[in-house]
Amino acid sequence: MKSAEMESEVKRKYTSEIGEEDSGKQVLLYGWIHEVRDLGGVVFALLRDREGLIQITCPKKRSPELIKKIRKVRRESVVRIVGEVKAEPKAPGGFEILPNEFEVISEADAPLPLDVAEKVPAELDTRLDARFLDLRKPRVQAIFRIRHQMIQSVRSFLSEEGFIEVHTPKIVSTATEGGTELFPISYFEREAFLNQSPQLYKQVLMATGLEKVFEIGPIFRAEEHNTVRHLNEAISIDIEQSFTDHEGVMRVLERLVNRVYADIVKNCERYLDWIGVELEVPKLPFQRITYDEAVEMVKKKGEEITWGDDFSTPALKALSEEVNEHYFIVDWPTEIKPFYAMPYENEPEISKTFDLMAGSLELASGAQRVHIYDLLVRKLREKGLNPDSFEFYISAFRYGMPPHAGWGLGADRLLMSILNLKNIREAVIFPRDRTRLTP
Ligand code: AMO
Repeated sequence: MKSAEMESEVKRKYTSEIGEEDSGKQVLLYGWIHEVRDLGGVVFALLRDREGLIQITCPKKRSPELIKKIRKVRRESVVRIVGEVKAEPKAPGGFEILPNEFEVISEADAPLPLDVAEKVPAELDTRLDARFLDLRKPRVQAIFRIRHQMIQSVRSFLSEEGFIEVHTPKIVSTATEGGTELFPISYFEREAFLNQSPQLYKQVLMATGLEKVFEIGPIFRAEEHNTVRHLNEAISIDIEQSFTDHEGVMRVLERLVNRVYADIVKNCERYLDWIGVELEVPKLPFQRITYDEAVEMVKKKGEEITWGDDFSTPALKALSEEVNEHYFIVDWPTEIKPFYAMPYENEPEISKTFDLMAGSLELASGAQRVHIYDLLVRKLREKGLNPDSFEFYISAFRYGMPPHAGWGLGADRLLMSILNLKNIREAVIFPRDRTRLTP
């Protein structure tokens, strides 16, 4: 590689930064060789960096030495180019580079395990196996540029709303969510587990007076089934808020989703273009339908469901045809929600709970929580759980626990639904599922 002094003489630019003002000037570019086309008297190469592509044009008469180098460079090699910018309407982006220096910094092997130029389509599994190459595709990289914006919006929005970011342990001693299995790990001479949710910790934090907390972190679910919307390690955006109820935190949630969309529309136009997605910011407020209403709607559509059942995939498909894109299903039967969900005082078989849906995909679930010690112990027992195993949690309810509510929003699912991805694995750089433990 050339020295730093050399670099300072010529300005380094990303492909997207090349414009009219560079015409006739020298620029320095780093990137990967996307494609080489040899027409004999002239060689065209496409250089790709994280911001896009630019054409390198090398006529024989420019330099026989350079043309020889460019002609034989292998696709996906890392190169350094210094050259002159020239407007060229036929080139992608409207400019080409006439090279003066061409250096292969790191040569790629051949054949490639995956075609980055996507002339040969690949199955998702093959793509995930060679994920570092898959991520070189602008379309794939765009997904993660948008994911970055999504997480940044979440963090900004919640911080502006007065939520304090926390990190809770991922190595734990008990389960939090019924329904899915835990991953056991060996923890010195004891058994421990990977946490399914920050649920218990975020509730305990309500007893500290912090009042509003959020966490963006991994959750681990030992789900055995293999579906397009389940992972064994997912990223969850969790909040917990004191002195409010389920409706209070639903309002935070819908405004958050609205903000994420608005920020992506505002800041990620280029990446949406790369993926070919047009976004509409969802209107507020989101529709709220009760569990009872949802059951009736599903029945009317001819799907089978009995009161007290969770909604099956076909039931949710049927439901999504009857409602707006984003909607809440509220007031679920207490029986099918976790022990920490608060029942209505006058109708304890119904709970102050909700799910946020995008079409037929569940994005989030939440509730007002049980903050009354005796009720919490009773509810743990009713679910067949031993309160002694939850000592660290329930003791926080004995010394001044305010009423509180919260939710957990699946980050991977949110991105999946924003970008209309068919498989949640597309929304995760290195997904973990039943069969995938590498890369
Ligand atoms: P729940 O179990 O519904 O609720 O999880 C909350 C949200 O996390 C996402 N999610 C998943 N995403 C991908 N793969 C999975 N296996 C997976 N499991 C969950 C979903 C889901 O809606 N403690 C409660 C939240 C709360 O009440 O605050 C909880 O964890 O998008």
